This record gives sequence, C-alpha cells and structure tokens, in this order.
Amino acid sequence: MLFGRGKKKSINIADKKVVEWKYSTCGYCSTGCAIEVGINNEGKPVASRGVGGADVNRGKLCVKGIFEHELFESSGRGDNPLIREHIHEGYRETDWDSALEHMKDEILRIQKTWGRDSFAIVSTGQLLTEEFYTLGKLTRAVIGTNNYDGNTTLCMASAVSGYKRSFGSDGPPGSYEDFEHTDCLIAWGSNLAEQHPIIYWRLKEAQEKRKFPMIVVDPRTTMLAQNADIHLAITPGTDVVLMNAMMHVILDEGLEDRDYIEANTVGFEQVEQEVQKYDPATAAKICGIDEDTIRNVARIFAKADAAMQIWTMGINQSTHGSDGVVGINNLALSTGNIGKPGGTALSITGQCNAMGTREWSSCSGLPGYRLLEKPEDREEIAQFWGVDPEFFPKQRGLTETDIFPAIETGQIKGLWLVATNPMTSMANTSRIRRMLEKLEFLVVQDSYADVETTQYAHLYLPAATWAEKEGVFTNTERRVNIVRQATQPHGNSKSDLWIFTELAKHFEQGRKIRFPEKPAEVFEEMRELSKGRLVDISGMDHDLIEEKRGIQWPYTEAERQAGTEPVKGGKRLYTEERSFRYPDGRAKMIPLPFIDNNEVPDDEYPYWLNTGRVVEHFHTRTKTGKLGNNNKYSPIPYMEINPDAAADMGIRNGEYVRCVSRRGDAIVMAQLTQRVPHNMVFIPFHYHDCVNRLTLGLLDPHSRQPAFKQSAVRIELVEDQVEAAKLSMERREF
Ligand SMILES: Nc1nc2c(c(=O)[nH]1)N[C@H]1C(S)=C(S)[C@@H](COP(=O)(O)OP(=O)(O)OC[C@H]3O[C@@H](n4cnc5c(=O)[nH]c(N)nc54)[C@H](O)[C@@H]3O)O[C@H]1N2
Ligand SMILES: Nc1nc2c(c(=O)[nH]1)N[C@H]1C(S)=C(S)[C@@H](COP(=O)(O)OP(=O)(O)OC[C@H]3O[C@@H](n4cnc5c(=O)[nH]c(N)nc54)[C@H](O)[C@@H]3O)O[C@H]1N2
Ligand code: SF4
Ligand SMILES: [Mo]
Repeated sequence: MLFGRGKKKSINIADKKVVEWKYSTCGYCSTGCAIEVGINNEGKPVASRGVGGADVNRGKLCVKGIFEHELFESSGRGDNPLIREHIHEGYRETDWDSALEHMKDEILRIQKTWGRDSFAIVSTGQLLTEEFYTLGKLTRAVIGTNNYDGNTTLCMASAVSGYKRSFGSDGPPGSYEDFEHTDCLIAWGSNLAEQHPIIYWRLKEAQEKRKFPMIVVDPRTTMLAQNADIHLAITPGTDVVLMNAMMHVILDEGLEDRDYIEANTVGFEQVEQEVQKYDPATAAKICGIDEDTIRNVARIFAKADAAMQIWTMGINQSTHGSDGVVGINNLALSTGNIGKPGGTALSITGQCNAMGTREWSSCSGLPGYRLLEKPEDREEIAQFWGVDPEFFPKQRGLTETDIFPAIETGQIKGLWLVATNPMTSMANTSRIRRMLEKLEFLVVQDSYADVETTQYAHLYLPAATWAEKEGVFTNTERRVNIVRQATQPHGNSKSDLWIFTELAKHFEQGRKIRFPEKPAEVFEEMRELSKGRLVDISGMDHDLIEEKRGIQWPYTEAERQAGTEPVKGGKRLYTEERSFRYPDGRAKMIPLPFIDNNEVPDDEYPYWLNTGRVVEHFHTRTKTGKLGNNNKYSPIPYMEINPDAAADMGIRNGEYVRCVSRRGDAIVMAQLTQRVPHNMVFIPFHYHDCVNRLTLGLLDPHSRQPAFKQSAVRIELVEDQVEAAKLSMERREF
C-alpha cells in the first residue's frame, strides 16, 4: 500500500471558535513564557498558545501553560468574602466593604493591644509586580508592621542572600542566551527539564548546536541528570564541600584567572587558605563524589573559555543554601565567569514573579532593592510616598520561617496570608496547624476558597488570579513581561491590587497617601523609583513591554530617549570592570567552612527523604489538582523508592506504605525506580497532609530558608491496603 502525500489522514483539531487572542505571560513558573489566551465569541477563554515572536519561549509552552485558560473556571474558586467569629463555626458571606472594615478594625485592635509588630503579613511570589509594590506601600507606610515577608523565604532567600554577600546586591547577572555562548554548564540541584521545561528546551537547542559538556549535581537521577554528560550523585547537603574541593583543584593546578581576581575581587587569599583543607581525597569521603571525578570536573569547568552555572532548590533549600550560592559565585569569580557571554552564575528562579517580589514588594526592605538599614533609602521613599521616615523600621523584621514560631511564642497574634498555602508548603505541617489555630485573627486572601488555610481563618478574601487582572512579572533572566486582562474576575472576586487599595482607604493613614488604582499608574511610580538603581526600568511602560514581548532590566529612560532598542536576548550585569555593587566595585570572595548539621539517616530512620516537584503539578495543586489534563498524571501522593531497597523490605510496585519521620507519618504509594539511590526516597511536595508532615526544615543561618531536601525517614509496610488507599485519596479529588 502506498502512503502518498495526498493519502495521509489529516488530524482534526476541534475548532474552539477563538475570535480574539489576548497577550499574557504564564502564571506558573519563572521561565516567563509569553502566552496568548484565546477568547471565543461568547467572551470565554477557551485556548492558550505560545507567542511566536517572544524571545523566551519562541512559540512553545509546557504541559501547564497549554491548559492555563482552564483554571479560570476550575472548582473551588472563591465568589464572595467569607467571615466568622470562631474557627469552629461555619462561614457566612459578607460584602467587600464590611469585610475590609472588619479587617482594619481587627488589625488595629491587635496592634493596639499587643504592639505594632504583633500583626504579621506573609505574601508570595505569584502576584503582579504592581500588586507587590502596593502591598509593600500599604504595609510599610500604613499598617506599619515589620513582620512582613513572602513565601520566597521557602524558595529564593538563599539565592538573594548569596548574591548580596558576593556581589553587594541581589539580581541574577545572566540570561538564557548565555546557553548559546557557553563552553561548559554545571547545573546544581536543578531539575530544569521538569521544572522549567522551556528554559531546558533553550538549553538543549544550544547544546545540540555546540555540544558543550553538561554536568549535573543532584543526588537523584532526574530527567536533567539523565541527559547530562557527567552526573554527580552527591551526598545530600554537601555541595559546599564539592565546591571547595573543585576550588582546591583549580588553585592547585593554577587554572584560576589571576587578572580577573586581582582587578575585581577581594578576599581571595582567605578562600585560598580555606580550600587547602578540601583536597579531593578528603572531600570525596564527605560528598560522595570520587577524587578523580572532582578533579576532572574542576578542570573541565576552569579550562572552558566561558563556563556557566545554574542552580535551583537543591542548593537554596539547604542549611548551607546561602553558602552554596556563595560557593557557586566563588567558582565563577575565580575563573572570570561573570558578566561575559556564556560565563555566568544564574540562579533559576521559582515562581512566576518571585523576582518581582524581590525587586518591589518591600518584604526585606524598601522598593527597588532599597534597604531599611540605610537612612538615605528610608528618607527617599518616605518623601516619595509622603510619610514620616521615622515611621519605617530601621532594620528588617522576621522572615516567614521566623514569623510562624513567633505565633507559637505568642509574639504574633494576627496574620494575613496572601497567595500562599503554608498548611501544605511549610515543613512540619502539624506544628504549623497548631500555630494557625492559636491566632486571634487570620485572614486568607486566595483565589481558591477551598485552600487548606481557610479551615483556620476568620476572614477569607476571594482574589482574582492571573489573566483576570493586569500587570507585570519579572522572570529568571530579569525580563519584565506583561499579563493583560483576558477575562473578568471569577464571581465577586477582586484583583489583589483592588483589595490592597480599598483596604488602604479604610485606614485613616491610608487616606492620606496616594494609592493609584490602575496597574499602569502604579507602574509609573515604580519607574520613577527605579531611576539610577540597579533595577532600572525607567525606559519601560506597559505598552512597550507588550510590543517587545518582554524587556530585560536595566532599560533606562536615557536609553529609550536616545532611541536605543531594548536588547533582544542577552542583557548581562557586571560586564564592566569593578562594577559590583559594593562601594569599591569589587565582588567578595568568601571562605566557606563546612559543618554537617543535617538530620542524616541512622538505624531508626535509615533513608534520606528528598522532596521536590513533578512537571505536571504546580506547588500545592490548588490549580493543577483541578485541571484534568494535569491532575490525571499523578492524582495521588507517591514515593520514589529504589527497587533493591523495596525488595529488602518486601514492598511491591504500587503498594501503599507508611513513611515515618520524627515529626509524623504519611501514606504514599511506592513507585519503584532507579532514579533514587538505595538509601533515599523522593516524595513530591504537591499533596496536602503528606510529605511536609515529615520534613524537619532546619534553617539556613543567613537566609532563614528551610532545608526541605534533607530529613531522615523509615518505611513501614501497611497491612490494610484498601484502608490505605482510602486515606491516601482523601482530599485528593476535587
Ligand atoms: N512543574 C513545576 N514547575 C515548577 C514548580 C512546580 O511546582 N511545578 N515550582 C516552581 C518553583 S517555585 C521552584 S522554586 C522551582 C524548583 O525547581 P527545582 O529546584 O529544579 O525543583 P525541585 O524538584 O524542588 O528540586 C531540584 C532538585 O534538587 C535535588 N536535590 C535534593 N537535595 C540536593 C542536594 O543536597 N544537592 C543538590 N545538588 N541537589 C539536591 C533534588 O533531587 C531535585 O531533583 O520550580 C518552579 N517550576
Ligand atoms: N517539602 C517541600 N516543601 C516545599 C518545597 C519543596 O521543594 N519541598 N518548595 C518550597 C517552595 S520553593 C515554594 S515556592 C513553596 C510554594 O508554596 P506556596 O506558595 O504556599 O504554594 P502555592 O500552592 O503556590 O500557593 C499559592 C497560593 O496562592 C493562590 N493564588 C494563586 N494565584 C493567586 C492570585 O493571583 N492572588 C491570590 N491572592 N492568590 C492566588 C493559590 O490558589 C495558592 O493557594 O513551597 C515550598 N515548600
Ligand atoms: S515553562 Fe513555566 S512559564 Fe513556560 S509554559 Fe511552562 S509553566 Fe509556564
Ligand atoms: Mo519556589
């Protein structure tokens, strides 16, 4: 039979009757894909597609992006504000004005009784930047609590802290385009293929053209590791030891870039002295990577003309998270691999707008990477907002991971959660539950009324999400891109921006300050405040951002006026000599002594518990758990376990087991796979009442980020499989 051209059966794609495509930016991960939402003739969003001319994704989307339009009408969305006196009562619906008046009264009551900082605010990396800026203004200039932070402490805090320590400021220096120029890539604790599929696609495209070596450091054989030239299955929590050993080899063999070090850094001698202790033979015993491989990898990295490092949660979520980032920066600085094409240390961000919150939310300071600790920064912002600079605290308050324990000790009495779900995402959730139950007043502001935290709240505020509103996100490579409103907010929910500006009006102090209501007007304020800062966006506005399909910062007003086009794909920081953000322009090289302080496997709890993500789900599944196309891949909690370890215990594939730590237990289905070594299990953190019942979450001393990836567990067989299946399915299906 002939299969002639004309004989092929064409594939019929159902016509969704799209009459208009609205420009947007994906609201899941920090890749920052430009996306268009298709609207049908009834005005309903019915399709999503990648934007061809956008530099980031060039027409592509991953399995989350292509179904993103489905989330607007997914189940569990909030319709109206809900209120109740006690958490053991049912909620009743209320109107917005009463809800916000009550919220203001409660905030003032708590602050009057217990002090200004006894009311805490924890936000997110998933609002629009204009919303972050407005929440920051409301918090710093009106409510005045210093206990204000974001869930980014669970995510990017170590990267921020490490960048600040090394370079004098936060701000990732590289771009995706660096893949196209690099001669060596090391990926530390990043499963890019699943967690940032489109960045991974950019990497693979570049690698196929130029065949540079890819080295992956990850205790688990992830999808990225499977594609690596060299996979280093490191002992959990010991990356700093490997970094020190690599530096030892580089210096021992004279592979460092002396000219660069002398011109651009301070502290080299101290690093040189410290790494003497980390000869590869000694280091191998701690980090589990053999001596020869350490030497080999150090040479490949240091001899490459341009070498690039990326990293994600395998580094940040560790008791050595901040040190790990400094270690990466040390390696980059010692070989002159910062600020040049293909030579960079690029933190891969997490949430769609984790960068926007770092830049503009005032969580750890004041807008535009300004610091509460600096009198001139306080003065400048106070003047711009028209408030008394003395109203601002003079140093940063508690981080999210310290705010929760402060509820336990009675220091914090009221809490406002904005777009974050700590009942599933924080370590040791049974402890978190007891803390939430202790609060006098808990407000949950979320797009979903069925988010677990509403069980403990007194007030629930339904928020619009993603393309139900308008504003910008900043992605991993500092690219500001825009979300345009594609549809009306669900039910009677309101944009977070509306909620913040309305709440401001309920405070006497809030009525004295200007709170612009339109996103483009808020952006104007940010533009003004960005002038002359590292994060200079003064050349941008909403329309130009859409026209260019995203613009990387810095892009200044002067550049725009001079007719300089925004760089298409590869803007870098620290390209000039001594352009780091310390007063002398030099980066700091910092010695990194290593003390192993993790909970490690022992006789009673013999397995490492590693946690993370899978491609089809996003975080606590408030969104992807309800979208059939995403949820059907892995609707129930499961645990990866090595087949040999399973055989030792008599566990068969698909059987339910109980995983137990010193904190609690969880029922999961065993999935036998060589992805994890014999002494480790891996459980995705997407499921409620599951892995974070087990995690310890020790904190990094610099960033206060929890070590979600290092705990110890044992596995128990479960007799009654039917009961276990029921337990495991509870609350899994929506
Ligand atoms: N599909 C999907 N994509 C996402 C998200 C999502 O929920 N779903 N979330 C987004 C967010 S907010 C984030 S922060 C990113 C996270 O992106 P990633 O950090 O890439 O994802 P994780 O699975 O959390 O962890 C990455 C790897 O760290 C490894 N690891 C564990 N311990 C160590 C260690 O001691 N050393 C080293 N070197 N590695 C270790 C784990 O084995 C794991 O493979 O993903 C973003 N993208
Ligand atoms: N064991 C373990 N735990 C982890 C991690 C891990 O690797 N292992 N990773 C950590 C990391 S990196 C992260 S980033 C955190 C994530 O943890 P969380 O931020 O707590 O998780 P999300 O599910 O993203 O929660 C976001 C919430 O915001 C809501 N939402 C979405 N859009 C909007 C909006 O526009 N407005 C409002 N008001 N609400 C909205 C969602 O419905 C959801 O309830 O988890 C951390 N926890
Ligand atoms: S890679 Fe990230 S930004 Fe791109 S479509 Fe997927 S989830 Fe969205
Ligand atoms: Mo994250």
